[in-house]
Amino acid sequence: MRSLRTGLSLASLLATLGTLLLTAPAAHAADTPLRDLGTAKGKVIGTAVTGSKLTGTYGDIAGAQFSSLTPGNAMKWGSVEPTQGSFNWAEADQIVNFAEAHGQQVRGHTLVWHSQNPSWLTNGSWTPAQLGTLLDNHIATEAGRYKGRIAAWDVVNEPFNEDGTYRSTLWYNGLGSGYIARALTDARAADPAAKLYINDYNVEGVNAKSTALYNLVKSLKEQGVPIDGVGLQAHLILGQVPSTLQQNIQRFADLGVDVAITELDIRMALPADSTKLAQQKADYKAVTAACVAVTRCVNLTVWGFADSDSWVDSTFPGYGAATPYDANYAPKPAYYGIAEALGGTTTPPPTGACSAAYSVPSQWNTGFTGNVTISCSGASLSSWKVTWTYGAGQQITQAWNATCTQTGAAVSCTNASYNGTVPDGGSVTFGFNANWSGSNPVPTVTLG
Ligand code: 9MR
Repeated sequence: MRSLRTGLSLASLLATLGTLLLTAPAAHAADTPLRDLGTAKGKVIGTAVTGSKLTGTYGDIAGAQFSSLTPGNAMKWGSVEPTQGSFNWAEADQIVNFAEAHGQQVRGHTLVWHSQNPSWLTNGSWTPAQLGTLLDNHIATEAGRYKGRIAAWDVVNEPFNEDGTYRSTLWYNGLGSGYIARALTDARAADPAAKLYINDYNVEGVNAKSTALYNLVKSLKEQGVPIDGVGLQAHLILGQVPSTLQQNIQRFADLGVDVAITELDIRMALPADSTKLAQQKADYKAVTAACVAVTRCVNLTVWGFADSDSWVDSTFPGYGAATPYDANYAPKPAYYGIAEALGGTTTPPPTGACSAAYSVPSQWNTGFTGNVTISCSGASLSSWKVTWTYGAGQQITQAWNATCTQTGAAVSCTNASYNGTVPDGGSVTFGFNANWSGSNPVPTVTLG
């Protein structure tokens, strides 16, 4: 028997937390998937996804619960044409193929934006004529490639400032506000069946920015420019669902365009606790209900379905837990908020649950680094022990943030003196290095 312990930082471990998570309680088997609840209400329910993650539990949930996928990054200009004239469609293709195999729509995101453009484009000095040609060709190439396979394109993303003036961007500065009509016209020519959207954030309630968007859409329609919908991103803060959300959706619908909630997440100050998670459920339910109330609100998409797959934590330090599933892919109260607003009679969210998840963030020819994350929702721990049995002779050599012993194939890890407490809504991670040869199958871990 060996006793192993060192003191690497928890932060560095969290930064490398892998994606292969086990022991994930899936949505309760008796619950109707969100996509089916949505269908009954005439709503498409979507999530943003990362192509490389579409296997295992993540792939199972993405395929079973959602009827629409949005590539989180894979279709952005910087992703598909990192070098001028040299294209990389691998992840975008993978997501579109996955969606088709699972009977899902794809929301294309996004053709024209000020961000995540390739450096050759942003660093170039272009005449207005050259810039216009670049825009036309990009849209023809990308929307043309996926012609007939994309339900809706976010053709133009985030064109406005908060006060409703046009954002100063490569496109606006070079081509004036006419770049928007030009891009929409290009997109219609490239894929006549796709619904064409303008998408922005902080336009969920009635305010100066959403009114500018409203006036733009009204004017585009009057000019006969192809515009089919507006995307309200809905990156919201706990307890701050705009009171005018439904009214705002309705005024766009009354203009004769569809509305989609395109990037919903609701962030909270960490750590999460059961009071905040209950408020988040109410907020998700309110947003979903506002969409349900307006016939032309056709799609509600979350921007990543799990807390381990959200942009929020790294962008807003101290905030997170913004999505409907926790980091172990267990549905949170927020999940049930969406389900209930879609008419689902759901099993009450389980209370008093803690679970452990094993992941392998890196592996090399003879060794690997493993992590285990213990998470609690509606319950807490003051000490913990995680055990598992290796199936292929793996041998732990070093552990940190836990005391691990291995006897034969049996591994037992207990908390260090400083991390026995796992609060309600919180998690603790420990890590280890180990040897392997032949194969490195992932064991089933037990918390107890
Ligand atoms: O989710 C995306 C994240 O992985 C990227 O790092 C980020 C870069 O800006 O973009 C995120 O997605 C954005 C989306 O494309 C447009 N609306 C805001 C989203 C969150 O930043």
